[in-house]
Amino acid sequence: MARVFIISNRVATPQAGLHAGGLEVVLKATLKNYPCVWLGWSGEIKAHPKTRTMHQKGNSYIVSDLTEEDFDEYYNGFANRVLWPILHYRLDLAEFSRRDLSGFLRVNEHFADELAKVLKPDDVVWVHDYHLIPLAKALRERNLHNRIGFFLHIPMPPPEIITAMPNHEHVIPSLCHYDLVGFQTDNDAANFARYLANELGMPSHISRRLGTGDRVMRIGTFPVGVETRGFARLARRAIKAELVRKVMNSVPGALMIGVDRLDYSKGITLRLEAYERFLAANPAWHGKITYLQITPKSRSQIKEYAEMADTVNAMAGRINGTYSDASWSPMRYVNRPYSRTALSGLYRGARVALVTPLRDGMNLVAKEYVAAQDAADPGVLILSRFAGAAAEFKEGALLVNPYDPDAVAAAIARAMAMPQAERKSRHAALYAALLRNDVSEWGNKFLSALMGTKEFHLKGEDVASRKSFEMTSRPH
Ligand code: ADQ
Repeated sequence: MARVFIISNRVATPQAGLHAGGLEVVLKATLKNYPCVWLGWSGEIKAHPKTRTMHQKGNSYIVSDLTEEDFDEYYNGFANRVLWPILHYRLDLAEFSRRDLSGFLRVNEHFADELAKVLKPDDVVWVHDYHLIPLAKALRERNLHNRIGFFLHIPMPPPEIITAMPNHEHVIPSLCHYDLVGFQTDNDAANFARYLANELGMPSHISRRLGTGDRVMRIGTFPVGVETRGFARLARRAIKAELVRKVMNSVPGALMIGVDRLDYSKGITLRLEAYERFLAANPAWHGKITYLQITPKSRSQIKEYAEMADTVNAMAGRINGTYSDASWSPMRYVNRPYSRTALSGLYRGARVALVTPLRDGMNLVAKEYVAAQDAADPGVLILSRFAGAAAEFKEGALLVNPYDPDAVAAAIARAMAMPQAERKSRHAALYAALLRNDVSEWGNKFLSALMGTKEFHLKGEDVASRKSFEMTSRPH
């Protein structure tokens, strides 16, 4: 059986028990079904970086330290100050520097060197996310002709936005060195196809010889999901857990929940503004709703993130200062992470979830909330139309424009007053959508497509009005 190499910025090593974001959860089935080697950054910064290998349950983990310079340029610099904002449509927040770009390419070269030491010809390589876009190119330059796939967890904006990134031509076209490039939604896939057509004049249906043979790059849509039934089971048990019971008992009336990393893409400040407008317009709900916003800090070294933490704190204080009385506060703002079990129970106890990112590749919180509900008396999902999840949740969620606080405030009022029959029928539609894209099949779908063992559907065909998304690789 071919080994699957998973490459991502962070690695959930067994020793560290680290949660590499949601990646560990979405890759669980892959790690169980295939002999895997997971390679990436150790999370440590060292003057003399080392690479270590660990083994557990038939899988191996290879992690490399970074130097201070690598961390500044590759991670904090190009990945988080350029690619993250631009791929989230925030040109205004991007801070480009050529030094960061060269650090970004250097660290990708380093991972390629580490991979080249251990890769065998029939190993399959699956690269995750924006930090590692140029990795396939670096591997091809080392004469490695393995099957290499890439999945972008975050959005791919239209070419009009990507082309505003200085030196985009040294970064984005390197995706053409992969055999398969996967996106969360058809819209992302179509945006990428349009970039290739506009910038590289890449036609479909033309085969060009490349190096040792023909290689055709394919684009596919593979929406990430959650472990629907497992998460539902967890929530059923967790609602009885002490922490969840304490929270539920301390809330007068209904609970509304928001769970996000502290990131500008999540739209938290506009969301608080919407809640403020809801409170102003709906005095009848005072004392009967509590909004719990759970927001662990992230990337605090970056200026925008630190500023946003202050703004959100001040807004939460203002809302409570304006509307609280001795027996009720309209909101609780919590800055720490919770276990999956606790989160699942809180989702189940919440009458409303407010998930209003300004842009999001998918948004797993929306999916976890739906999975956690009691089908007999479910809560209501208010979801941004700009989250990838909106493509699957058109039927069932209250879709909102997160830039319009009045519309979000109206959606909160509608959700709070929604009769049970409507909540049940909306939830049934959402749950059915979840089951169609359960994460236990996600890795299999991607890898089957990459290995070419199964027919797979190139969904983007009509969105970009092309005959096919099969494209010829063209090295850059
Ligand atoms: P993220 O931007 O991290 O992921 P998201 O999809 O919402 O965003 O996943 C966050 C995960 O972290 C969820 O599983 C959530 O439960 C967990 N989490 C959030 N707050 C937490 C807290 N306070 N305590 C504990 N856990 C918490 C990126 C992309 C997304 C895409 C995913 C997966 O930005 O768009 O959906 O990858 O592809």
